[in-house]
Amino acid sequence: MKLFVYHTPELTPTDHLPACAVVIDVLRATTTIATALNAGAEAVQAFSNVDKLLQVSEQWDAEKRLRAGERGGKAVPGCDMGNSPLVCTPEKVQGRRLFLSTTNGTRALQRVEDSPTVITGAQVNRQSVVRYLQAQQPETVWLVGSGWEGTFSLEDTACAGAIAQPLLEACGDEIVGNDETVDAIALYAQWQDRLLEMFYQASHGKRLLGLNNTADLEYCAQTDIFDILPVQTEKGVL
Ligand code: 3SL
Repeated sequence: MKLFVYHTPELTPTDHLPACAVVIDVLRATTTIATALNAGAEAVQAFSNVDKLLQVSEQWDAEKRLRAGERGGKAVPGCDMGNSPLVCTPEKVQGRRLFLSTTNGTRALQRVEDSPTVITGAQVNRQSVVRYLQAQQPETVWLVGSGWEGTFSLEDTACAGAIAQPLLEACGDEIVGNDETVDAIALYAQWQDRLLEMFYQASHGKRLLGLNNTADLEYCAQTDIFDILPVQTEKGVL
């Protein structure tokens, strides 16, 4: 296995694909995806474009769908909800498909959607991702941070480090594919006991705090709270 970390979708290569891509958007898209599936959602279908989301979800039974749209941290008018994982309770999502479009996370997913295996990771399901990679040993793994509109996000790269660190420990240095992987592991080591503090310093953390999402930050900072592995089953559907 060779691990490559890419900080943003924009920094992710376009001329080839890995055996397995792990998309990470800790604040908050991949935390929401893991939470919704853990709470019994039928699936999560991701869109980079809100109009497309509304069009496709329109053909779905209204009782069996939830439309989640976020731009700039705020809920998109016309959708049932924004991108808060806290809304994804079993009462709300069980048996329903979550149609999701977010500023960066769903764009990151789209960037690697043609990879043979696409999974999503966040702090909340970090261990499930590690376990999967350890068991499957894909030849090449890309850990793709979603960032914010083309710029690096502390929390996504730290989560990439949180996934890479136990793999490095188990398999040794030879799995490191690029310098960003070493950098991500160092970043996680620096903050692992103070993730919430890091979120408070991160630019997107500050943005969410400004929008009164303190509880979301606390929720997203939890590590290994459930055992769920979102895996893409068809393009854009997890
Ligand atoms: O950018 C994204 O994909 C979102 O996760 C951002 S937010 O946390 O919902 O504001």
